[in-house]
Amino acid sequence: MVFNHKKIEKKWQQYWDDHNTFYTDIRDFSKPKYYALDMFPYPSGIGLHVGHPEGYTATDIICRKKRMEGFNVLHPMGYDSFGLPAEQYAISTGNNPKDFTNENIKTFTRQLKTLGMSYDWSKEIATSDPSFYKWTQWIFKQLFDDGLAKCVDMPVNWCEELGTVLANDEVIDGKSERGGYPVIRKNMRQWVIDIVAYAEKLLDGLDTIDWPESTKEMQRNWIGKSIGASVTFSVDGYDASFDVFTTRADTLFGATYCVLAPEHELVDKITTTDKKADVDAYKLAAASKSEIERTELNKEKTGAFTGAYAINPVNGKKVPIWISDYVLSTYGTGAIMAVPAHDERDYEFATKFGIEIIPVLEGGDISKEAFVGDGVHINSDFLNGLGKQDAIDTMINWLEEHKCGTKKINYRLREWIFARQRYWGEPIPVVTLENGNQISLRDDELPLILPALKDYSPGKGGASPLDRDQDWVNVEVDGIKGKRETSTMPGSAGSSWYFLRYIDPNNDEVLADKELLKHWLPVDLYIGGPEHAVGHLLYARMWNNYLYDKGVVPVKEPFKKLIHQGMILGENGIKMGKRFPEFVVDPDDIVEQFGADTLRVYEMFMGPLEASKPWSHAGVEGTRKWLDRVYRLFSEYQDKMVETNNHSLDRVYHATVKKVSGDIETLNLNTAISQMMIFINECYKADELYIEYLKGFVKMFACFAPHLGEELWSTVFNEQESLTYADWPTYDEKMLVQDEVEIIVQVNGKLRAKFMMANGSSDDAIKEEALALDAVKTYTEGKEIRKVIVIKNKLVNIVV
Ligand code: ANZ
Repeated sequence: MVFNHKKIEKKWQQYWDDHNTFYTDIRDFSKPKYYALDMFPYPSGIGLHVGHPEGYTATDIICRKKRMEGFNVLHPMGYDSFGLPAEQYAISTGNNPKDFTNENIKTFTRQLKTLGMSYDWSKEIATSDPSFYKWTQWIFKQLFDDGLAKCVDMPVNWCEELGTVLANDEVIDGKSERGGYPVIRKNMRQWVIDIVAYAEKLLDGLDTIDWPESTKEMQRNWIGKSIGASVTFSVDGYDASFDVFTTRADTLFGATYCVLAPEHELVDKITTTDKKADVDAYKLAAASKSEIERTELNKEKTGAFTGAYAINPVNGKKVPIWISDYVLSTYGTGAIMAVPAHDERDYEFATKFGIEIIPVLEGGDISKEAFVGDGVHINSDFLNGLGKQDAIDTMINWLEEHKCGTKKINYRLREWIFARQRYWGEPIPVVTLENGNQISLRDDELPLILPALKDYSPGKGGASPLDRDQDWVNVEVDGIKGKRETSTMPGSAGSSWYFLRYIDPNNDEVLADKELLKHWLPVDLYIGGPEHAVGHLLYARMWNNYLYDKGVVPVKEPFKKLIHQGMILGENGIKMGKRFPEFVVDPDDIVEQFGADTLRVYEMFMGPLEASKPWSHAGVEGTRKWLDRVYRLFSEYQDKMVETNNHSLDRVYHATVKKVSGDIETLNLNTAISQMMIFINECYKADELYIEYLKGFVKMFACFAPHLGEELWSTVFNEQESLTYADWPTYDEKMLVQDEVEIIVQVNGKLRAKFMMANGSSDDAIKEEALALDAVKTYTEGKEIRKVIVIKNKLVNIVV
């Protein structure tokens, strides 16, 4: 006997819709709150893939449990609907990005509903909706007015194919993360957000949140705090100087040359005439290399001598100034002092170009390789005899005293590039006036609506499509002519604060009511892919920290607990996707053929939530068989169902409630399912099925398989209302004692045997069993048994 998933699933989805079952009264503060958040999807043209339901089902399970436990649960869903993927797809298929996006949103919503997710759809948001992006623009405006969002000239990752600038985390091996198009470095006027100003706060906050340690570590590395010194070198014969950033001020006596990044502003000024051709050629070549290529450790070092010399401030020695692409213009000061004896890159470079190598620490063999370990200082005047840290401190003091250096903290984190020369994003609410002033729009001018265009494609050489709408671009502010900014915000804008808006999605006065934010923040559980470990999750933390500083939100850290779901691989363990279309599984097909409950339970049963695991069609079929088995028990065994407990299922039931309750809390959902399977097996063996226990099971089961759960609840037990707000089952620790216990047998106080007996067996039964043992008979045969003492579940003492 199998169940008709199509009928059941449709019926319950309709019921939930009609009854607003999952509506959250956000102002009901009478119950404890629980805010569970999914990373909202890009509404791409492809629809949901099997990776989406994995994380989404996990949050759905915990939300369903929390409702039964009496929490007021906020479980919203929305769409990250601005950004490159939707726009690229729209252009390539001749669609209008807005209509196309709205169509995709409809598809996604339909699909999510067919999966039985218990979202409160009344809280739905879309980042491309003007009522939403009004507030994205408002936040940007605050950042701009506070000097944290600004326009600067900087080298950026330019992707010609996509016609836009990309953030560092969107470039992988010199190619765009989306599409795999070549990316080059080029100088451009850019909107940036000064996320570096928040580096310390972002580091500190990591110690206060329950996140995977590996994700915290990735964020720490991405922020890359480095404590060192800035040292000033003057250029011999010029009225010019440059600063270098070094973590090894102690090695200054071993600095035998300096290197400027090819883009460094001094290069043209100090290059001697005879070196100019070489230097220019080198600069040109460096411009076409990605940062990754440039910093590649094993890469052969290249460079060009400028002909100029710098003065080492600590000993007045003249050292040659080179340019080389292994020095990045965007890190530190874009210039280094090179210490070939103690730095591998410098060693390679100096060896190749025949530059002097002076050891300043004892240890290693400088004729073979750089010595990067700790040691005692030599060849270093006042540092001689000191170890590394002492020498660093002493040198920094000396530099500060002589006004040629200071202690300095440097972060690897870069400014967050915050504009694209593309159409499908939030317009930046800034006008540049004829007089050169840049001003933000007034609050009452927001949202600044993205105008419709005829041609959405990127302009040539970095011009934004919005440039085409000159009526929109040209404005007058207080009688002064001005032009609107025509680049738009990146995809990361809306996703940096959307979790705040769900709490109060229709508020037109503020981004969300403060009282509500105070009650609902932080998000209790956030589930999403590990690919967002640094990008989105760092940006969102920064905006939230900033809004906290502004008094807009009440907590510094928005996401209390974070979990990453693992990747679902193809049957053969290879990543599903474009390159292997044969391994793509469409969730719609699974829902159609096996049902949403099967898909949900299967994905939760595949393995630990956080692990990557291969898809298995056989696994899907097996899961469906189990659901049929559950259904069969409830439909064919009704005559065994009883109102009074005969206790035969006590132990397995209470064990199941305990295990499933705990496992949902820790998101060990696969083992929760295993335990429910054990329960069902025991039910099939039992003579009587205690109805209270079956009901308790259905409540737990319904978190995983909500349609079948509701169906059993209403048809088998004649319940009139959804089980969504039924009471979560409880368990009794006393019932969990073992089935069998070990009993010790003594004869005249001496241990003679041990045996296993059903837990709670009667004294007579234990006595009989003990006396029948061969090991006991040896001592009792032919003797008079004077007394038998039984201590329940533990011991039998026979006195002869
Ligand atoms: C002298 C020195 C001697 C260095 C030595 C290291 C070892 P972290 O820890 O990553 O901050 N550096 C500084 N700016 C650079 C740039 N723009 N491009 C490439 N390299 C740069 O690394 C700091 C060290 O990296 C600095 O300390 C500098 O080399 C180099 F035995 O200065 B060091």
